[in-house]
Amino acid sequence: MFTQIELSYDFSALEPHIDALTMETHYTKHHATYTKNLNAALEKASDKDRERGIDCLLKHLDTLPDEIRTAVRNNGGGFYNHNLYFGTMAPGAGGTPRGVLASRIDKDFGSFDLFKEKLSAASIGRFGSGWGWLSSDKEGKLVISSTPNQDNPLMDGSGCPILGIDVWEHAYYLKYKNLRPDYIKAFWNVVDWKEVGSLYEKAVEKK
Ligand code: MN3
Repeated sequence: MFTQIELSYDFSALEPHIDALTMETHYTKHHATYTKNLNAALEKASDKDRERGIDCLLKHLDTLPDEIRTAVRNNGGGFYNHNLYFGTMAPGAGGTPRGVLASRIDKDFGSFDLFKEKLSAASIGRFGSGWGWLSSDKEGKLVISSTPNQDNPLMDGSGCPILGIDVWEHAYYLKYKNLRPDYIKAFWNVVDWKEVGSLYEKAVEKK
């Protein structure tokens, strides 16, 4: 049984950047539904598949039976992506990363500002619903990408995600309406760089 990450902050804690109603709806409806549907799909899976961690399921979707593969892709992706999203935001956060992640951003993108521009552009440019990603590849190199729907970089083996920007309209429409770039600009104020840095260090250790 997969369960949603517990939030360490209130739904209203990310105001004014992300409004309380969006946070509550996103977490208690959207994320809860992906989680419920993932667990329901896995009821039809073998005991062996049910025991696999979410990373392993998403990295090896091709090994799942046809009848549950799409459900695990969409809902397992939704479960994983939102755990990452909610787990890397915090009140009074934002600013810039430090330590190993900060040096690697400078190395791979030239500067933090250039990195921000590039990830913002990838997220704004995603047509329709999807995500913008910062991931670590197998060599620890940082990679920016975007995916449609609830896909993520684990699924094509391009990297281990350490930060994801949800650009589905449900993530911003109540406050920002059609203005996705304004939401992304605000998102930078709630990124918990300490957590993202720790995810990067774990991803590098695992390689
Ligand atoms: Mn979402």
